[in-house]
Amino acid sequence: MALQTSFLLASISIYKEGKSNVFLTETSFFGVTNSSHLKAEFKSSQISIKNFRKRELPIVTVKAQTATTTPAITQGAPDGKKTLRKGNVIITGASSGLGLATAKALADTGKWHIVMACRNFLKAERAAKSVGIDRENYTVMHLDLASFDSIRQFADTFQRSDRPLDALVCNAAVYLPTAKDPSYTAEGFELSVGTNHLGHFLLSRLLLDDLKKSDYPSKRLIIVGSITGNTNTLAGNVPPKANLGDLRGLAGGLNGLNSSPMIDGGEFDGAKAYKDSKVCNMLTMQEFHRRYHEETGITFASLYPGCIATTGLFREHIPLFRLLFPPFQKYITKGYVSEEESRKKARTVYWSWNKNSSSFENQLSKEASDPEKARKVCEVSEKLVGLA
Ligand code: LMG
Ligand code: NDP
Ligand code: PMR
Repeated sequence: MALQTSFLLASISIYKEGKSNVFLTETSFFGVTNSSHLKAEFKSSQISIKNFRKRELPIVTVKAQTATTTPAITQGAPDGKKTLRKGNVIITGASSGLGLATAKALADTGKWHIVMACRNFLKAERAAKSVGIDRENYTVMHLDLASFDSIRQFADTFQRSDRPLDALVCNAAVYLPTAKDPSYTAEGFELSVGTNHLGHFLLSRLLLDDLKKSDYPSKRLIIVGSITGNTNTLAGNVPPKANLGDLRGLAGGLNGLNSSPMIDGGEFDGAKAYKDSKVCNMLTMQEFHRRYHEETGITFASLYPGCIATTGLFREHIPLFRLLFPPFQKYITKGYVSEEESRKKARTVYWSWNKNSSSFENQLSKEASDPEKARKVCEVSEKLVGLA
């Protein structure tokens, strides 16, 4: 009798061995698979869920790492069958958009308990109810990624709950494209990079040991990246372009006082800060893989979900943009993924979130795959979050 095993983002790691840019077909995302699929192939680079047609990307094969996984705790069921315990996954920003869709999809498999890590407790509760997540399948825990205290408190509360941690999905983000002036986190870091990168960086580090301890067959840490941080794509070339420069602003603390609020030390630009933060997300996963994969068995990955042009992410954009962006993505770039579709597809076995094509790995831009920059970003970030 085959073991029914739930996988969260089975089969991807971001670690680069040689070149990236592999098409992934038939790769399980939040899929349910069985024991015959327990062998997972771990490949490199950022996973993209359909946005360009296949032929638009060069395809290079990478040497794939292969990891064979074994089932975790099994419990004797009454009829003698062994069943896998439920997996536990933390999803940040699960109160809307992709995070909520993912929470719903995983909960519906009956194989995951979702910890919805959200800054607005009531909104998260309402969101869970509105999409019909069963009460027993989720817990809302307060987490404000714009405050290190809150992050530490969250990690502490989670650890006290005695739940094993099998997967962490760093999904929350803010995007402030129209802001004229920077805003700041509780500790005084520019808000986009502070929340999207530094907040998740600290959270990931604090929870790394918990993931390491998990006996789940496939433990993973996933960050949601974005094509717009990849300057080797059309989308990544829409100004302002991501560029971390020599990290002088980051090293200076992004505080806008004695240092620039921007990573590269330049003038504040909200859209660029977001894209820079996504580059940091992608680099962090690569560096974490290099540092921790062997020791912990954790798979580190970043993914690009396609353009879900109607989520709350664009709430700060001008009304004209919000009006035109969805049809633009739908009919012109063909990169559009509806929220409903993202919800449905998050549960399916394949990565392809688009009717016409499978998922593929995106070639990361030079900057987003630069190991030296990845190391530096992590070293500086460690200092900023108080871990070094
Ligand atoms: C900047 O704004 C911000 O200033 C900056 O802070 C930051 O946020 C940055 O990267 C983010 O954006 C960019 C500004 C102009 O965008 C806006 O905010 C204005 C709204 C523009 C919306 C962009 C989508 C383009 C809409 C095209 C129309 C689609 C209609 C769909 C209908 C489908 C029918 C089948 O950003 C720009 O770069 C604007 C560029 C100017 C628009 C040029 C559009 C070229 C697209 C291709 C041609 C489309 C022609 C229409 C064809 C119709 C087919 C019949
Ligand atoms: P949404 O705005 O719908 O979701 C973002 C979530 O992050 C919200 O739940 C929001 O909480 C939460 N959040 C924001 N700030 C904080 C904070 N300080 N602490 C805790 N939670 C916070 O956007 P999407 O679903 O579109 O975005 C999800 C991810 O997908 C992001 O990482 C984004 O960069 C990425 N992405 C999205 C694309 C798209 O096309 N939509 C394309 C590429 C990447 P609240 O509900 O309280 O506001
Ligand atoms: Mg884009 C195939 C082309 C493509 C894709 C896949 C995206 C995705 N975009 C593409 C092209 C273009 N965009 C072109 C040609 C333009 C000029 C008209 C354009 C403009 C544009 C703007 C103004 N695009 C945007 C914006 C935003 O404000 C969004 C952004 O950059 O957020 C950081 C955005 C996006 N385009 C995308 C995707 C996925 C986004 C949202 C990115 C994200 O959430 O990370």
